[in-house]
Amino acid sequence: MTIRTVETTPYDDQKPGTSGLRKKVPVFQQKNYAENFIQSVFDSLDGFSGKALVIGGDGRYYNREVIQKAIAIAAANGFGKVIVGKGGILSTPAASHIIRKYMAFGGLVLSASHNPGGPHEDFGIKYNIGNGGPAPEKITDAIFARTKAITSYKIADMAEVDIDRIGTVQAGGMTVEVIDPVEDYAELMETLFDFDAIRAMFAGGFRMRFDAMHAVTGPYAKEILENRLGAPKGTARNFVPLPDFGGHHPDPNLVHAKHLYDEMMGPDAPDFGAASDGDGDRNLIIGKGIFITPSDSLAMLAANARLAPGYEAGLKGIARSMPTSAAADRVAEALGVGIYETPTGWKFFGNLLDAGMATICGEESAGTGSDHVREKDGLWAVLLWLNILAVRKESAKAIAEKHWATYGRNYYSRHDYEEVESDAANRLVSELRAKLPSLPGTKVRGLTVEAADDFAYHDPVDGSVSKNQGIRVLFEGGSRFVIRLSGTGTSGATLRLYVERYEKDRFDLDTQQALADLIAAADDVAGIRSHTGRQKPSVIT
Ligand code: VG1
Ligand code: CO
Repeated sequence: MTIRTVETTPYDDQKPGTSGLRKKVPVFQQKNYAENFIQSVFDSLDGFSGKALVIGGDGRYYNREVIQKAIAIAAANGFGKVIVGKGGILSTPAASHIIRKYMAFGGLVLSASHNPGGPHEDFGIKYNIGNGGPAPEKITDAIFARTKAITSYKIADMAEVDIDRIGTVQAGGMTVEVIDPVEDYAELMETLFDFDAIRAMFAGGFRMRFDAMHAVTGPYAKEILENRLGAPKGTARNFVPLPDFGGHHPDPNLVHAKHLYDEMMGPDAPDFGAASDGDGDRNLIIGKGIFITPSDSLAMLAANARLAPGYEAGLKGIARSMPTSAAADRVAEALGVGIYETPTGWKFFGNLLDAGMATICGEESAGTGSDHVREKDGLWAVLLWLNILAVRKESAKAIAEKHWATYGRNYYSRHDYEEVESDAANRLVSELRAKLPSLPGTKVRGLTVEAADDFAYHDPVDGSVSKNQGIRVLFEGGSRFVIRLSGTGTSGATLRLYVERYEKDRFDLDTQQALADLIAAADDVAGIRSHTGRQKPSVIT
C-alpha cells in the first residue's frame, strides 16, 4: 500500500462554526479543500494510531466523494479501522451512538444539517470526539490554526471502498467495516422507551405524521415507527433521503414544514405530528391543534421524563442554551435538580453530560437530547413524546395546557434576519455592545431594563471560558431579548433576535402579539431595521 504525501497550500476560511465547517459545495470542491480540513483535524489529535474512526453523513450532495477521501486520508494517517454507515449514511445522533458503542477514537460527521443541499448548496464536516460529541472549542481552535499552516496531507493510494455492501474488508492497510446505519440506533431507542405502550397506542388507532423532509431520518423513522412500533404504513412521509432534499430546506420549522403545521391545525389532523432536519438531530413537535415550541418541549419532556423506562430514576439536571426560554428552569426548580445555561451549540453540553450533572439538554432551535448520546437527537425527542402520550393517555394539547397551568407560560419567539450584509450585522453588534453599560435603569416601550450583558460561559467542569456568546437585555419582570449572529450560515450574516416573556396565568395569547412590545423594544435598542435595511425578519419561529 502506497501512502502519498501531497503538497498543498492553506485556505484561510476553514474556521469551524457553531457546528463544524460549513460551506457551499463549490467551495468544498476547490482543490484539496476537504483534504486540507480532514488532515488538519487529524493533525490536531493525538494517539489515534491503530484506533477506529466512524464516518457517516446525512446523504447530501458530495457526501460519497468526501467519504472516500476521508477513508483514504484516515488510512494514510494510521487509523486501524474505519466504521462507515451503509451508503455513507449515519444520522448525527446515530454517529454519536456508534462512536460510543464501539469505543471509536472519534468520528467525522458530514453534514450541513438544516441547510439546503445540492451542487450549489451547502456541505459540512464536523469532528466528534470519543465521547460521541462535537469537539470542544479547544480542539476546533487547534484545527483552525492548523488549517492556516498546513503544507501537505497524506493519502493512501487505494481503490474506492464499496460502501453499499454491509461487511468488513481490508483496504488501504486498515479494516473498513460498513454497518447498517439504523440497527444500533433502533436498539438503543428500545432500551430507553416503553415500546409496548407505544405499540398499544398505535394499535388503538392513534394516528401520527412524521415528515423526514427527504433527509436522513427517513430510514430510521420507517424502521422504528412503522416496523417496530406498528404505526400504519405511510406514517413516515418523505422518507427517502435525497442528495438535494427534494430542493427544500430540510429545516423542521414553521416556515419549511408549513405543510405539516397546516395539516395539524386542519379539520382532519392526526393526533401527533413531528419532523426532523437534514442530519436528524432536530425535532419539530406539533400536537393536534397546537405547536409546541422547542423551549416548551424541553420543559415538558423534562417534567415527564420519568414516565419513560430510560429515565425512571429521575434527572440529574437540565441544561439549556442561553437563548432558550427559561421554561425548563421552572421544571428544574420543581424537581430540585441543577439547571445550566450554556452558549449556543451542542458542544457545550458534552462536559455536563460526561460529568453526570445534566441528563436532558435542549436548545430553542429544535434541539433536544439526553445523556444517551452526545448530540441532540430528533427521533429520540419524538419517541419520548410518544412514550409520554402513551402513558398519560392525554393529547399533546392537554399536556401542554396542564404544564402551563402548573409552571406558567414563557411566550417565546425567534426572528431571523438571513443573509444580511456582514459589515452591517457586525456594526449592529458592536454598537449594541458599546451601549450595554448605559442600559440598566432605562425605560423602553414601558419596560425597565434590569441588566444587560454579553453572555460569557464559565464551564463548571473544565473551567474554560467562552466569551461574547450573545447579547442579552433583561427587563424587570423576567422578559428579555437576546441578539447574536449565527455561526452556521454560509453566505452573509444571519442575525438572530430571541424574545421571551413570562406569564403566570394567561395562556391563550397570540405569541407574536404577546411579544410585540419586546420586539419593538429590541428594535429601539439595537436598531435592527436601520442597520439591516430590512423591515421584517426572513423567518419567524
Ligand atoms: C444553529 C442553532 C443552534 C444549533 C446549531 C446547529 O446555530 O441556533 O442552536 O446548535 O444551529 O444545529 P447558529 O449559530 O446558526 O445559531 V444543526 O441541527 O444545524 O447541527
Ligand atoms: Co441538524
